[in-house]
Amino acid sequence: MNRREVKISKYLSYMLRHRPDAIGLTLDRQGWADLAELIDLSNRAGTRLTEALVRDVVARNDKQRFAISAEGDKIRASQGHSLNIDLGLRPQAPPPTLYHGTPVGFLDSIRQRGLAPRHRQYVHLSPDTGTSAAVGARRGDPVVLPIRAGSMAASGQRFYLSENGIWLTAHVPVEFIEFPDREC
Ligand code: HQG
Repeated sequence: MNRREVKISKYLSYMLRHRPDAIGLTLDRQGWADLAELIDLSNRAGTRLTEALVRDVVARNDKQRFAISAEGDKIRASQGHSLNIDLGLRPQAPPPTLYHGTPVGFLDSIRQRGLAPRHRQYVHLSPDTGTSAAVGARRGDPVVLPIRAGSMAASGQRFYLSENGIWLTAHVPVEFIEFPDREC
């Protein structure tokens, strides 16, 4: 993605995950927005969008953050919502280990409370350490925590796989997190 596309991707994430009301947009229960309406309301609010530009950002997005409906007239974010929407995902068996990247500074709190979704609907877990390290590095020195997802699922906790390959779960209890030995 070039600079302009990154900017639009961030804008779309904000509108489709968190604050559609900021431009008077409404999402349906599954998080879909009408594409033409999103473009119209954005232009009225001062963010210049065209359908071609939005489709380009969806197609070229580094994390495939957005999906266009089968009919081609709607758009939604594939994960990351703070809004209470139903992505319609079925619970799935996760791989034995998943990873969560976080800044070192959050470790003490996570050791006490486990991983909480904070302002999002779900805790986000990645299938690989590289992605998690990048996520953790957004806010400081990152640490990657391996999560015993297989054991968690066996104990009855549900996992969902987003359309763009991120694993989602409601909460990760402390006993399923592999913490580094020494305090880092
Ligand atoms: C931390 C990006 C203290 C948690 C990524 C994280 C991801 C705790 C922060 C997606 C805690 C929440 C989500 C506890 C959790 N005490 N801190 N008990 N439990 N935390 O942004 O996972 O590029 O809501 O470790 O790729 O960082 O935007 O979640 O650091 O998939 O598409 O609280 O955002 O995707 O931060 O990132 P976030 P996240 P995009």
